[in-house]
Parts: sequence; structure tokens; C-alpha cells
Amino acid sequence: MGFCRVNETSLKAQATGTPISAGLVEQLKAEIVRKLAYSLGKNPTVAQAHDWLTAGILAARDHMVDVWHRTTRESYETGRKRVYYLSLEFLIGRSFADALNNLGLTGPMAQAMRELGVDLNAIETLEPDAALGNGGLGRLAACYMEAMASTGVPALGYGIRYDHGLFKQRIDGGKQVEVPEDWLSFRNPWEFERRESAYKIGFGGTVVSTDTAGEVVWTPGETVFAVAYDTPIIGWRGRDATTLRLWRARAMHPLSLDAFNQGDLVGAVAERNRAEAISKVLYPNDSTPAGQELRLRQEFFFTSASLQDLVRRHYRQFGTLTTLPDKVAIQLNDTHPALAVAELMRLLIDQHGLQWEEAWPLTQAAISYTNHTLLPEALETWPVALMERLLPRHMQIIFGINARFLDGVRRAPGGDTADLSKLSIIDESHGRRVRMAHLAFVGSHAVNGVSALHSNLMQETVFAPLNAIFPGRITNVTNGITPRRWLLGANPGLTQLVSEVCGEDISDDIEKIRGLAAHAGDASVQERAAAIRGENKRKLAQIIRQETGVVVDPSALFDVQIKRIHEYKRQLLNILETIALYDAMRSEPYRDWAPRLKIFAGKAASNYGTAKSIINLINDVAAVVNNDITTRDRLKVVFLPNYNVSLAEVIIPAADLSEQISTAGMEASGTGNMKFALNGAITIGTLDGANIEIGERVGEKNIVIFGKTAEQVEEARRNPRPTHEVIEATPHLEGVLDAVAGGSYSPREPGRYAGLVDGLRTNDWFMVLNDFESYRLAQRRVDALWADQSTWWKMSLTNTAHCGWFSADRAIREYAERIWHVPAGYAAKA
Ligand code: B1H
Repeated sequence: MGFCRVNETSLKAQATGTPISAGLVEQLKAEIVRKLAYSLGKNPTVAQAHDWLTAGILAARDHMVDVWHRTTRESYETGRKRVYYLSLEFLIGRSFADALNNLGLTGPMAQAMRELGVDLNAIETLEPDAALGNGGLGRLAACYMEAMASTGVPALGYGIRYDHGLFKQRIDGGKQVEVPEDWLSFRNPWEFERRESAYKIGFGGTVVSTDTAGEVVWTPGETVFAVAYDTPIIGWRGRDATTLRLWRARAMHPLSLDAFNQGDLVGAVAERNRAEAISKVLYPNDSTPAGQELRLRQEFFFTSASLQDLVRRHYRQFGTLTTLPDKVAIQLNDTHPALAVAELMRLLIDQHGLQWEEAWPLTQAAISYTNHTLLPEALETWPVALMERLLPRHMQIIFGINARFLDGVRRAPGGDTADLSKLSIIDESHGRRVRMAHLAFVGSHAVNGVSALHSNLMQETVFAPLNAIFPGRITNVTNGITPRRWLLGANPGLTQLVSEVCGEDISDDIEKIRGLAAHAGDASVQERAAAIRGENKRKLAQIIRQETGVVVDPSALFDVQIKRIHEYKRQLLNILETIALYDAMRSEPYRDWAPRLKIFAGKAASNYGTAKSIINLINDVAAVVNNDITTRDRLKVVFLPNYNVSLAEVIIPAADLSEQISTAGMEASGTGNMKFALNGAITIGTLDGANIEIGERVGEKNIVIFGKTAEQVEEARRNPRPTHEVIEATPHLEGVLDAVAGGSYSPREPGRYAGLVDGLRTNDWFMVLNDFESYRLAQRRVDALWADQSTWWKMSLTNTAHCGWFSADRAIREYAERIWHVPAGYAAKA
């Protein structure tokens, strides 16, 4: 049976609300029933909801395959340069609704399913949320894959096909409990296994120089296979598709018959277990590296497989590697794939016989590196001894790169006075360690930060010495988010309103949403925006009730902080201020308090005790506040368990207030902040990361800024004010801290938070105490704004109008022009 590819007419029909083509619906029905029968072996009468989902996904996938093949064939035939995005994380979430939306099949699929007796919305929620990432860094990679498909940038994403993604979070007695995630348990209908695309990945062993010509032979002591699994990512209007290629580790010898025959069952599968451990599970750290040997094995495993793959592809097509950087742009998503620098050198020199001097400029021209954090504890370093044992040839190459680099510095003007220890790829200060950021920096032609502030701080702080040697190498590309998922998909109500006001083509060029600004003061537009938000809030209220049992008032101000739990993100500041507000409401019960709902969600790394304690405190405060009759109608606190992409898609369109309150200078960019602002939430935030750029675009009257600036934070750390003085000078703070430390919120274990509060009293590194009063006053400004609803909605609409710039399409175009030097195929924006 032939299937139809979506055409412009069916897209238009959907966008303008004209009737859906009956022919297309009939065709989809036939395709779904066929998948059910011939791929799943079920007939419609016995099919379970999950079978319908799989059949629907398989049918939708067929609609992507032709486009996908065409995109790949075109980029091959035209010899266009392609982007290879290397990332240890892709935080994809669900794919079905997104794919249908981009294919223009949402309406037809819903109707086809309806006519088959199935509710599309209901089965969509059965799709597992692919959580192959921790937070912002992984979600950024997912947004960029979709944006490259939407802007016509030929691209392949490389990563690991983890058996288990980020753990699931349960809240048990107020505490986080981690449960293994199992997204593959119903198989993954999106992927194609490529048994034929398997590469050998070596570890350990010996390195020998064989002859006087300097030929080097590395004989690994251990070898595993990397097997490719490909998933097409369809772009907007189904015009183009990119490929996500994830590697799975397999043993060369899955079973030792010798051991088995001797009755050693464990020994018989030992090699298999050791090999497969590499792609078994995602490390659950956000912003801090794990530093274990298995993690280094993961990093090398996927980097080597990806580079072998792209080098082979290039060599096959062009017969030479000297043109590699003309055809290949390799983007390193943080330092996790930084071994690419050494691995590419190894492939060029050891496998293809190039001289070092030829290989090095090719490597630098092909590779670029994105830095996502400056937290000192987050910068990856690996012990030289571990590298020598696990990757002896790579360690040699890294020493070679470092020696030539430092030599060059020494010889350049002023080189005699340069502090080489600060530049070196090897840190000699506490045992010898390889600084992965220096390796990535030296091996790249461009290094970018992810917001204007972050890129400036890169130049001034951590990378200042390298920046002085390579001026101009550091550049900024402020992060972006895909408007398809985060506005069109997550908030159809607001999308409809904005399309009516600004025109249908906001879906092709989201920056046209700025046309909304001129109508931000219109009462009719405000009323509709408020009604849409109200509807989104009612949906969220239902989920809150299901998940936590707490009944909330949808007309309350929904005040939301959702992100990984981390001291620098300061959920603690938020909950302490919530306690102050609770106290104030109780001491003045007759004041006209605006009802507020405080919503928290986020996971803590399993080994991060303080973060777990903060989750516990939020839940303990919630238990007290939600059961207090005096504040019953005014204040509620909820902690939604198992924060993930799908939950974010429901929470963000329902948020009135977006909490972006990191200690200034510590959040590299943030991307949640952009999603909230685009959906019309007002930001309460510090001058940190991309908050600054949001403020510049929406205007200072339309954002609530508080707290110390990055510079003031630095000064306060250099010259700390005794914390007892800060506390004394801050109204309400002592009472709040005493209550928490004394067990008012944990009566059955009064000492539960003594350590947490003691930590604050000892050293206010994250400025929780220092910024408390400024934050509290900012919250009262929010109360005043909320009291004037027409001002509030004008602010909200103005935020939406000015946040189109935070589109991932804009970010991808910047990468394409300034870093990758590839043309974007679809220049939606003139
Ligand atoms: C970000 C990370 C990160 N920065 C190490 N760094 C990891 C570091 O498993 N690890 O070892 C995992 C993740 N993630 C985030 O990147 C920043 O904190 C955000 O501010 C930023 O928006 C995001 C995307 O650029």
C-alpha cells in the first residue's frame, strides 16, 4: 500500500481549521490497522491501548521515512557540509505528539483514531518519556536536533542508547526515593537497529612504536562493539529530518562456552556484562561530573564510535581526509565528548597515515566546543594514571598536543612570562589530571558560552589565560528552545490566540510573535489570554490532585520553580520565603492576601545530600501549610514528583510566575526561563544567565529582578559579612531559620534540618541569607502587580511578544553561520 506524504494543503487545512481531508483520514486508518496486524500481530478487537499507540507511532514513522531518506540522500549528493552533534545526553521526552505536529498530522491522526474507537490524547500519555539526559544540557540537545531539522541544517546527533534513562522519582514520607527508569520495556518503535553499523572500541592494552618512521601501533587489551540505533527527527512541516544515532555496547564474545562447560555460569557471561555495562545507565548528575571509570568508558565509547563513523563516511565519499573540515562540523556538547580531539588525531595519524602537522589543523577546523558551566567542581578532569591505563594511545596524543601547544606559547612574544601551569592541559596541582575543558578548547576553532553573561565570565575567569592566548576563540550563542514543542505543542490555546493576532505564519517564523506587543493592552486580548491560562491551570490542578492529593484553587497565583534541585538554584531561598509569607499571613489573618500556590518539582542527584534535604523540607513545609485552616484559602505548597519533560509541558503553560532565582553568576543560561516567558509567565529572577537577556527584550518593567549581581556576589564572597549580622539586619529571617532548625516543620524528628540551617549560618556561599530581603520585597511587588490584573496581563502578553528571539531556530542559525559555516536550508527569517 502506498502512503501519502504530508503536503502543504493538508498542513494549511489543519492550521486554518478547515476540514481535514477525508482521504487522508481513511489512509491513516488503513495504515494503523495494517501496523496492528502485521507488525504487532493483533487485530483491532483485542488490541490494548498500548498496541494502538505503537501502531500509531509506526504509521507516523512511515510518513517520516521518505523525507528522512531524501534529506540524507540530498546532503550526500550535494556533498553539503553536515553537523555532527556529540552529546552524552538527549532529553527527548515523548515524541508522538511532536512528530504529528511537525508532519501536520495531528488533526487527521486524532480523527483516524477516533473513527477506530481510540482517544488519541489518552494513548499519547502512554508513551514513555525518553529521559536520556539530566536537565538543561540534555534538553538543549533535543531542541537543537529538532531545530536543525526545521531550519534545514543537515545534522546527525550522536549519543548513547542507555537501557535506563534518568531515574524515576517517588516521594515517600516527604523524601525522594529513586526508582530505575525502564523506557525500553515495551521496545522503542521509533528506532531502527543498524547491526551493520558496528564499530570496535578498544580499551587498555599496549602501545608500541614499530619503526623509525614513527609508526605507532595500539593493541587494546579489551574490545567492545558499538552498535548503531537510528531515530529520525522530523522538522517543521515535515520538510526535512535529522538523524539521532545512539550507540549500544555489545560484547565481542557474549558467551564463553569454555567457562560454561566448566560450570562457571557467571564467568561465562562476564565479558558480556562488562561490555554492556557501558550503555546500561545514564549518570544522574547535573552540573557535577561523576568521575568514575565507567563514566570515562562511556565518554570514550560513544566518542570513538561517532568519530569512526563520520571519518569512514567522509573517506568513502571523498577518498581523502584532507577535506574533512569542509564537509564536517563536530560540535562537542560540553567536555563529555572532549576525547574527540585525541581520537580524531589518532584516526588521522594511526589509521590514515597523516602527519601530525597535517592532522592538527584539520582537527581544529572540524571541532568546536560548547561550555555549559563554570562551577569549578563541574569542570571535568581525569587522573593521568587512569587515562594511561584505559586509553594509553590517547594519553600519548594528549601529551603531544600539550607539548606543542605550550612550546608555541613559550616561543611567542611575551611567552617567557606566561604562566604555563594555568594554560596546560595537564593540571599538576593535585596529582596529575587531564583538564578536559583545556583539551576541548585547544582542539577547537570556536568555543562558545550559552548566554551573554556566561560567555563574558568565561573570558574573564576560568578561561582568561586561554582567552589571552587565543583571543576571539570564545564566542557567545545564547541558548534557544524549540517553539514547536514549547508553544505550539504545549499551549494550543495561546498559539491560537497569537495566530489570530499576529498571523498564521508565526509557526514558520516565531519572531513574528512580536506583533502581539501592540495588542498587549487590549482588554479583549487580555481576557482571552486569561481564559486560556485559566483552562491550563485547571488541567494542572487536576494533576496536582491526582499526584499529591492536594486540592488547589485554579484562580490562585501559580508560582512555579521546576528544575534540578541544586543549592545554586536556590529552592531553599524560595521555601524559606514561603515560610516567611506563611508567618505573615498567620499574624495578619484579616489582610487581603492574594491566594498563592507554590509549585515545586525537580530531582536531586542520588548522592547530593543537601539537595535531598531541601526536597524533604519543601514537603514538610507543604504538609504543615496545606493543613492549616487559617491560611487554607490563601497559601498552598505542592511538590510534584518525578519532574520530566512531559510534566514540564503541562506545568509551564499554567504558570503565572516563573522562579529563576539562581545565585548570580552561577546559572550559565537556563532554558526553562525562556519557555515560561514565551508562554506568558512573569519572571521573578536574578541578573543571571539568560534572565538578563529576557529582561533586555521584554523591558525592565515587565520582569521582576532582585538580588545581588554577579559582581556583587563575587565581592561578597571575597569580603564576607558575618552571617549573624546579615540575619540580624534582615526582618523575619531569624524567626524562619529558628523554626526550621528547631523542628517546627519536622516535629517527629526535630533535628532534621539542624544541619541544613547550620550550613547557612556558617557560610552563605549561595547568598540565600544575603538575598533574602531583596527576594521577599520582590515577591511583595509581585503581589501588587497581581492585584492589578490588567497590568499583569499586559506584562504577560508583552513577555510572549518579545521572547520569539529565544527560539532554537535563531540559536541554530547563529551556530550555522558563525561556528559551523554551513548554510541553513530554510531561511524562515529574512
Ligand atoms: C548545564 C551541565 C552538566 N551545565 C555535567 N552543565 C553533567 C554538567 O553529568 N554531568 O557530568 C551534566 C550536566 N548542565 C546546564 O546547561 C546549565 O546549568 C544551564 O544553565 C544551561 O541552560 C544548560 C544548557 O546550556
